[in-house]
Amino acid sequence: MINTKRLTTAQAIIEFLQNQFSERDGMEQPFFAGCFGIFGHGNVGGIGQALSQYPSFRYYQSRNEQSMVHTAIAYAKVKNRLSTFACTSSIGPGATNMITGAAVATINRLPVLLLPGDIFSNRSVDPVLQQLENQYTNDISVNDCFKPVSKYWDRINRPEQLTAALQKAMRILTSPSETGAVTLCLPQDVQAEAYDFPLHFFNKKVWSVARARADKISIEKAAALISKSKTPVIISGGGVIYSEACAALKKWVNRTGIPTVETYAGKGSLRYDEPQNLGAAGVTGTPGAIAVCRQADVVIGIGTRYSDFTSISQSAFQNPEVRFININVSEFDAFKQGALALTGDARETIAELDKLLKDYQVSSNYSAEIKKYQADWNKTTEEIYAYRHDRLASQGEVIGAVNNFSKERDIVLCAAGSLPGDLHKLWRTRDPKGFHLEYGYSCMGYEISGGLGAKMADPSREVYVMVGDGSYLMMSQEIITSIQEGYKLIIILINNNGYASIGGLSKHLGTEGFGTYYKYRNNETGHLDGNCLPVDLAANAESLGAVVLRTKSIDEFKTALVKAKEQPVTAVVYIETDREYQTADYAWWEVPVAQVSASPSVRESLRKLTVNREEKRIHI
Ligand SMILES: Cc1ncc(C[n+]2csc(CCOP(=O)(O)OP(=O)(O)O)c2C)c(N)n1
Ligand SMILES: [Mg+2]
Repeated sequence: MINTKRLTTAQAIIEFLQNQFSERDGMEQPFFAGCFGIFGHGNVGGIGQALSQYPSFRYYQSRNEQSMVHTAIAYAKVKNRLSTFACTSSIGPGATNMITGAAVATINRLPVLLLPGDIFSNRSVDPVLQQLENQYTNDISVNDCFKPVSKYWDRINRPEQLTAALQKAMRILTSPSETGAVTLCLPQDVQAEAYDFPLHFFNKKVWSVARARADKISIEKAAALISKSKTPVIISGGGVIYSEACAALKKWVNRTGIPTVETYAGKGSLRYDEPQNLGAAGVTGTPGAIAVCRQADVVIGIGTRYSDFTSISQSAFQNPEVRFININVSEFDAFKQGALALTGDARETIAELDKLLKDYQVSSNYSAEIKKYQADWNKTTEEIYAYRHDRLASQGEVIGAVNNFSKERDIVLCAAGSLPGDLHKLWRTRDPKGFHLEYGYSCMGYEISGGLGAKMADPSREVYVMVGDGSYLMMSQEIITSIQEGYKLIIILINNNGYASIGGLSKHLGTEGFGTYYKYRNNETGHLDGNCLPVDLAANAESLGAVVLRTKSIDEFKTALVKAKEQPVTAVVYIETDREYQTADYAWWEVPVAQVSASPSVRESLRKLTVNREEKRIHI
């Protein structure tokens, strides 16, 4: 007979979660830092009751279910995916609000446990408030919408299903190759139902995060390929940082001279001034990074999933002889681009390649070329940082001011708009955790809620959240949570009167920024091109409890940064910038253009697109 403990399903979940730990390289930590949640009839008597009964598993309040998922995954990102939060919601809208967050998690390969409430399992009260009814089945609810954005999805219709479901959930959450959003739907009656759970279900369990080794023969093949390479390049992705492979990468490239370019998730894997670091790769890349990828004969992708921003819509690699070697813990990514796949941990695989290639170095000509590209980009960055725009400030000078003011270990955090591209190119990253971009889903609204998660993960670092007016309007309410919990953020709120990035793209495509300004309706044109709207975002931030510093020039902005740092609570530094003045891009990006239009500018854009498409390659 096995010993049991009588608990509700919800109580059993909380007691189980607080006994789960992760471990890598001998370092152990609780896998869950607590639970974010908003209560409604779908979870208040279940998970809500359980959380109140287990204060050791801390409950955090949020203002929006989507944003609490952002907070959880930003936390996980800073923790190299070794720790995260659970998120509880009610049924219906509370649950579906988390779907976007789930997509952000899964696309960025970040762990989070979602516990949406669900409709009654016993169906005796159907349709309960907020239930979606279907004529053809009673076996689905709105929570089925989580399926495509979850790495594991389950519905706990009986308490005894919990033991197996939670083991599966934990395996996925702690797996570097499979992690993402895990969704366990919890019917509201089942949450409160009692059951005799096996006692050993609640024992402490440590999930070892292994460093999988790539196949030995494949590593030898890769070394042979690299040893013959004249123009190799490394694309460093997020996996390098998550695997804590930065020191191994630095050692390898310092010795061999192989140039390295960085994706959004990989930026910071080398310090910006490391001699082999050519900085941002791809669509928002530096000229040197773009040029080196273009001619590379061997591309070594480490921990990258080759998004179109990295592959320049598959036109980045133009050498007809180019070969790919991918080091990736996920086989799915390792095989991309027709690569020789080294399916394994980045740190271990780099070290093994380094050993096999101990006599390899790139030519002095290639090194000189890299040095020149790096020096040129340094100069351009200095110019952009120092440029004084005559009207409103430019975004480049704002980035320069924040970068110069911030300390080496501080974090800059961003997600959508024109800031990500500018930061990718211009931010001088000095620490592997210093550059936090959510650019897998590029989800407007991640910024402030994500900033909170980053700060919770490492309060010893200042977190500079850089957010545009559009993203701010979409989701800024977690300022309140940052104040409630005493996690101070410095939020740089850049107002450029609307969606400058998409406006720029729209102009580029020949549609003149249609629908991207915050303006009144103009009765003459019928469009939204009247006067500017009288919105005061700084006052809005003040009303949420932040200290707000309004600035009108770059000098005022710099003084305000000093004041913001002195504040004990979340501070917002507000500045207006010139949306028409944008940092240059050095590559194209495939976005469709209307194939039929009376507008000459649309037709011209289509012509350019056709020319650019000629450069697309199929790597198999
Ligand atoms: C949730 C969401 N909706 C829409 C988009 C498409 N989008 C990308 S950037 C952008 C505008 C962002 O505006 P703002 O934050 O003011 O930054 P700016 O472009 O002005 O730099 C939009 C609408 C998105 N990325 N995320
Ligand atoms: Mg804007």
